[in-house]
Amino acid sequence: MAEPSLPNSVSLAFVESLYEDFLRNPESVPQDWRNYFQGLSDGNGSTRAQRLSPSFKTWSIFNPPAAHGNGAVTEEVTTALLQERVDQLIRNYRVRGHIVAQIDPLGIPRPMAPELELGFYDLTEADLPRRVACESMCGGSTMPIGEIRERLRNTYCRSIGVQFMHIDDLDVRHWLQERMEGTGNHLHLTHDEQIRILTRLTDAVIFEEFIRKKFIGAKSFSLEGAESLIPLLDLAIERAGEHGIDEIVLGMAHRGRLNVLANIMGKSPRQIFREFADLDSDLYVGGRGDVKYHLGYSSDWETLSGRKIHLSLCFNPSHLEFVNPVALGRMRAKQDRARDEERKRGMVVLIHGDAAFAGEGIIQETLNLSQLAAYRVGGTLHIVINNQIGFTTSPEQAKSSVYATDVAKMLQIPIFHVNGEDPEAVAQVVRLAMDFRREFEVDVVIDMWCYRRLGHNEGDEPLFTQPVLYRAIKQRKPVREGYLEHLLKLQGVTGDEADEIAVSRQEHLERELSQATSGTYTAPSEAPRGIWSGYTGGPERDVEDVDTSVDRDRLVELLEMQTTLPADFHPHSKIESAVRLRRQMAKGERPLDWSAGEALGFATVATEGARVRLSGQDAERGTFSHRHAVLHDIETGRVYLPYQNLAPDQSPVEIYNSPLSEPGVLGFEYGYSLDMPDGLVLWEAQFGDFWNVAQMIVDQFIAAAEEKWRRLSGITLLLPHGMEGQGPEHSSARLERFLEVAADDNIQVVQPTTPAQYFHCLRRQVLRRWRKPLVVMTPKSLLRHPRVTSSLDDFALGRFERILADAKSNAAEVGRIVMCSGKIYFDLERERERQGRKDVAILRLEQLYPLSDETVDAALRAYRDGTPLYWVQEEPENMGAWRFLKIRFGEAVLGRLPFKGISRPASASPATGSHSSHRKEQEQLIAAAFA
Ligand SMILES: Cc1ncc(C[n+]2csc(CCOP(=O)(O)OP(=O)(O)O)c2C)c(N)n1
Ligand SMILES: [Mg+2]
Repeated sequence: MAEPSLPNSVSLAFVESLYEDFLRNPESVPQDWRNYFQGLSDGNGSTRAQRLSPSFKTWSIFNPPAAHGNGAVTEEVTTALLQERVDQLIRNYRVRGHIVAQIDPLGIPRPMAPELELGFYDLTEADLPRRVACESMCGGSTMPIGEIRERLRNTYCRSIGVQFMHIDDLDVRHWLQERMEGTGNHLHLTHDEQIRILTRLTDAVIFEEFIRKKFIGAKSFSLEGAESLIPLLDLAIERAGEHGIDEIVLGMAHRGRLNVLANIMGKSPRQIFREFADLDSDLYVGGRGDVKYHLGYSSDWETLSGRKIHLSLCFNPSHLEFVNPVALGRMRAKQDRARDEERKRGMVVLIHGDAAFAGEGIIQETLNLSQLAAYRVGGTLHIVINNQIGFTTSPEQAKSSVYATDVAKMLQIPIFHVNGEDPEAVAQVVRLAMDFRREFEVDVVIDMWCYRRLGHNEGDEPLFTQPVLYRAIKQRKPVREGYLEHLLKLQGVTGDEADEIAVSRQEHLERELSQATSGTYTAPSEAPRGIWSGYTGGPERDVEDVDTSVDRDRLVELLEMQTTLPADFHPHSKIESAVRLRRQMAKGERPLDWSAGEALGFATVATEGARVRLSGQDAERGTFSHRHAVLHDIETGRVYLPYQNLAPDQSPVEIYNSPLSEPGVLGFEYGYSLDMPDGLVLWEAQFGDFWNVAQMIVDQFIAAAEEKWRRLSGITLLLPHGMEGQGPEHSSARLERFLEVAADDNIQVVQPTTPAQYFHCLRRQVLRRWRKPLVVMTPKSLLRHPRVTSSLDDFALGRFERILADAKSNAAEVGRIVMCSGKIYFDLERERERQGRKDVAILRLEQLYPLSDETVDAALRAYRDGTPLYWVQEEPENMGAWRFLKIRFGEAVLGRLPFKGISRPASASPATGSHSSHRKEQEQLIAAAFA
């Protein structure tokens, strides 16, 4: 086919317009173009590139019509065309190079990428000497195509595969291109650096071998096959030091954890061996303590340049990946303590398994937190120990994505896949990832491909399920051996030097082992240290109650301050009326409502020096529109934060809308509480029952951390609770589930029914030196209930009462005691008034746990023996507090008041979906209480 000439590649627009003309009227374009376009439309004459490419633009570039008119294709034209094709080739190496990169030490065949072959662009080997330009590889000059291709192969297809072309920002992509293509993605290491890598690999290998030999059959979740993790972390921490980082929080699962504890965290092998020997069982009777590969540790690392970096490895439960938001929260709190608002001084390192990274939803939730102002920590380094297996499950059963890390592409960050058997490539990737993180203050992912030499744990037989794979793995020489051979070849190290490193490590471990089992071993102290000194856990009876009252004038002042908006601020009219009501409360003209109680709780602790941080879904306004912690000017949209304008020297009150996530956000706030013992750290559920999405954070961290890990937390959960006819899912905060995990005074569960009770409870949480998670069942309809009010005196003179006595009945006349908790109290009280009953006392159990006999006795002492005590609850019989209390008190409370329960019948679902049946049920319930 005669082909018309294409003046140069820039004239694509010209060709396109010609093609449009052709489509409209074929006669309107010159004959040769007409032939060419016809060829395209009937599929004739197209090259492989044309067939594969859907775009007309690409066709015209790859197979342009040739000479037209004078028939000569100028030199300039061919150069431009060549450049276009090579540009496409370069681009495709950047986009697709990772597909063929040699990142898998097991060499399992990877897909082909036709776009990386010369023929795809109608280029041949003969074109390789021709020179073209490439900005990132040769600046303003040119290079032979062959050299460019070689550089691209080295950069993108050797031991490193990079996914970064999903990043939209051109500057970010250029930064990466320059850093990678400029060096062929290769780091030139000095002799000392090579020796250090070899030494760290030796540390890793010797430790695993030692454990395996000395503690035969014990579970250690060996790192073998992935030993490069140790030099990787070593290099990352050193680089962090160069970046001015002085705190690192690490989170990781079981795999290689003991190795990391010994070789990175600096935990003495002696202590680890002692735990293996299990000689201190007396410390752990009664379900206390945890297995050794879940324990946390902290220490100081000294970098080569003499800088100190504090490392904290978070304790974590077996539940994979849930430690991630906890680690982020810890770092955020550390940064806040250090007033590091730029979030530059700390870094989080999260180490993941490949199956867990692909499978656990908490990964996505944690990544989603990374760029949010309320949760940012300046970028996390994610390291995936990609051993290409999860227990006995192969990758093709474990993920629908190509890579285990694909979920991370939701962020505008690079993902570096690297062959863990090439320690120098690992070193290059670490440097690049760390520098990228620092430059752009975002997360970055290193996916280190390796294998698992043994079974899932040491007692496990991998040949049952992966016989072929494990035969292949058996043939692999250990990574240290491979690297040593490489260095020997380079004459960077001698065999004797390498042996010396190994022998000295071995001897060190032998000495540690004999110390571990000797009679002189002393266990390290577990007493709270650093910012935690002076705080206690343990039983509530061991701590004094504190005075939580606040001087009345001060309360008035704080209420007024919150109602003073800037002169040029235009609030919504309803906000204006709320502000007016607040002013009346301040003047003592009306009692305080729930919202004012909370406001005073936050304001008083913040002005006394404690930081307040609350996050949750729509927490700024409050789901039920009661909080209004962030006011929006209705004309300009500008925001005003009343809580941040209380006093120049106040502590911050940060109230944030969270993303729509429960485990991620609760995990984060829990982590924050671990490093902010002196603050009031709260998480609010939109409706109380949504915490069940985050149940794992409650069960494995909040409820059990003190017993498992001796770690305290004052995290406070605000959970709207109460049966109001809103259906099965907006009624119950599943009180029963908290009471089920309540033991050894591990948590506090309260349901305050007055604003002042809530106020005192919040203050008590900060003012006591006793740090315990606090679960508050909070109101919904009661937020505006006319009886749910407190006077200023209740705030100024009162304190939190665990049981609210009945001031309206006379004990001598009482023949029936009704005890309840929460909202039902107001229904019961109204009914008692309606019936004019003087023989019924109604007591409110405001603190359901811990609940001491002394507290109960003090509340019930006045009543005659034998007076029946009815527990009345809105919840079905199998929910709420009934079964917990039934077991607690048995047939008779304190052995003298016969004990019975009144509730809705047992039910699988917490509440009915019909508002009118809710009302009927409620009426029956209340009637039964007075029967
Ligand atoms: C939430 C959760 N589900 C299941 C398990 C059980 N489990 C422990 S390790 C493991 C496999 C993990 O595979 P991977 O993430 O690839 O880590 P690897 O052991 O291969 O290093 C499983 C299923 C768990 N610990 N936590
Ligand atoms: Mg795995």
